[in-house]
Amino acid sequence: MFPLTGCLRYDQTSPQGFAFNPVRYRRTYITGGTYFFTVVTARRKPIFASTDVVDILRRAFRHVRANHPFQIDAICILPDHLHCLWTLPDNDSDHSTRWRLIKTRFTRACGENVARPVWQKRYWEHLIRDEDDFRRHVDYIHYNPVKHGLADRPIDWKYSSFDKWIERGHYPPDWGTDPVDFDDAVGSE
Ligand code: NI
Repeated sequence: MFPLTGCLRYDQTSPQGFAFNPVRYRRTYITGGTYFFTVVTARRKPIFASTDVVDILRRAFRHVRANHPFQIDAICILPDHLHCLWTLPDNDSDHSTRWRLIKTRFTRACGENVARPVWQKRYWEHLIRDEDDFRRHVDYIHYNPVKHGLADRPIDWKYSSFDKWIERGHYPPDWGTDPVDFDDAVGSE
């Protein structure tokens, strides 16, 4: 549902068909940077509980990305917060402007249908250190609906990039049916 680009290349020698490209990844990591974010609604109101509202958020992302490009490597939208991984362009680390524009545009587009304030002022950010850190955060994002008790399996949650990553051969469709444990250093919420 969100356009996904990122750190994968096709690799016929890999059993899964895809593999990460460490060279490219290292370059984006140093120059633009890849970040994990957790963004929460004000007072944890379940604003993203309806498809219509998720669509408004999707359009806000698309609009802002058109003028301020970034890659969405992975994303998961829960009723009262969202997690995502972004890679910013070379020599650009300005995620705060992008988030401000996304939040403002979303709030305006919701009009009277959503009580203000919509968003918590601050958000959690974590600069991805290396390829292993990247992979663990991708897993964290896709497992999050199960972690929060909202779905039995990651594939049952429709507001995430999990299906895109299955298409790329990164996961079997039943990934996350058995519990997945994460180090305390991975993720937030
Ligand atoms: Ni969460």
